[in-house]
Amino acid sequence: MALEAETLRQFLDTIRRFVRERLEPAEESVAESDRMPPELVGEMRALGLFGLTIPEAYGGLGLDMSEEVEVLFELCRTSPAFRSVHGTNNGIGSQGIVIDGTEEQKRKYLPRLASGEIIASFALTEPSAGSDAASLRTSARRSGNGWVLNGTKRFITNAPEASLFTVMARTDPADKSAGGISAFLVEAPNPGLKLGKPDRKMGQRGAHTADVIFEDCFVPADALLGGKEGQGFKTAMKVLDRGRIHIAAVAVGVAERLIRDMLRYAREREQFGRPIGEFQLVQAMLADSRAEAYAARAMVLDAARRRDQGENVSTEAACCKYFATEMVGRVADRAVQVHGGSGYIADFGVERFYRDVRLFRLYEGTSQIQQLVIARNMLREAG
Ligand code: COS
Repeated sequence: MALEAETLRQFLDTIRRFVRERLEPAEESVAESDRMPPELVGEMRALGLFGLTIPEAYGGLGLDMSEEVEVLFELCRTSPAFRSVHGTNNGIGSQGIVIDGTEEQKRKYLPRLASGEIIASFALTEPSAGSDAASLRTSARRSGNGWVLNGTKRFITNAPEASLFTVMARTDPADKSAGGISAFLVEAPNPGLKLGKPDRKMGQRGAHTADVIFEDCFVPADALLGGKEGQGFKTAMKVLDRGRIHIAAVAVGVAERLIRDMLRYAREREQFGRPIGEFQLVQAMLADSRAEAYAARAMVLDAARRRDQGENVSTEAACCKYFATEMVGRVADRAVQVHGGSGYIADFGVERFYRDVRLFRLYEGTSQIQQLVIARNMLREAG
């Protein structure tokens, strides 16, 4: 463990209080306004939430994966939009640099990401390259003492807020495979980088995504991540392996919150002269939710521990992401069901979570991509 057990316990208590006292009361207004209050973002900075996973040597808290998921279980007992504010700085936006960046790149960016001074995004997906990430078309060609990028990236989380993008682009036009892809650290503003309008999404209002358009976007030679060509796809896959455990932990946190709300309602709401929680059909929904959330929590903790021990957790990460995100979908559905008509009405917030959690089964690899990764790894290991 990177932290003393007592320090971690105190940190988790602080986060629990922050979620209960500051984030929960703001859930509805953030969703209504689609805007994150700057004072809450400031409080997240002060708590160190932007640098949870960034090594201490670069100004972060340096949590290992086991500690990170414990933090996420607590932090995500609220609208997932709050996690998104610092989610890319801890996850896909910074981890390419942490895992494969040069020492100079680490020193240049990680301290500012850890403090929350700048926001980072991860730009892999394109209009015609989603699940088949290796088919991406964004190009980077050498020009003078740097590179010129052209192409469009789609659904980029935190793009409207970001001033640093990890961009996967094809540096070898002759190589249409993953080997022709390199990763670049592109700073914004840049005259060659434009943003589309923020996307109008089904849920997670307050968290923003947009297209990022590169038009003859010049970046200096040292923007090449790790200083190596042809490594960008592998970097992206390594980042996503980690990201998938992270998202699974987020799903567990949200599920546990929904179970709390479901239980509360089942104890308070009376029908046929008694609380609905006394009816076995309602109890079944509570019990199934609890059992599944517990299974997902145990999977996430196991995968995180294995990763911390240096194991290759590509399969386990995909298993966690697949199971936990499908699980929270079922839990959110049951939460609506237990709440009955009130579950469908905005005032109770349950329908908002139902929409919010739908994204978990899509981003950082759809459920079908997780299945594909799991089965492919199984066949490879067997063969
Ligand atoms: N870690 C390290 N390297 C990896 C890796 C991993 N988890 N997965 C694959 N690689 C390497 C492979 O070893 C291979 O390298 P070599 O050519 O040296 O052998 C290279 O990357 C290409 O791998 P592969 O042939 O498996 O690539 P595919 O095009 O078949 O893609 C999937 C595989 C489908 C798994 C990949 O495209 C994917 O994850 N897609 C989903 C993308 C996604 O999650 N998008 C969400 C948006 S980002 S928020």
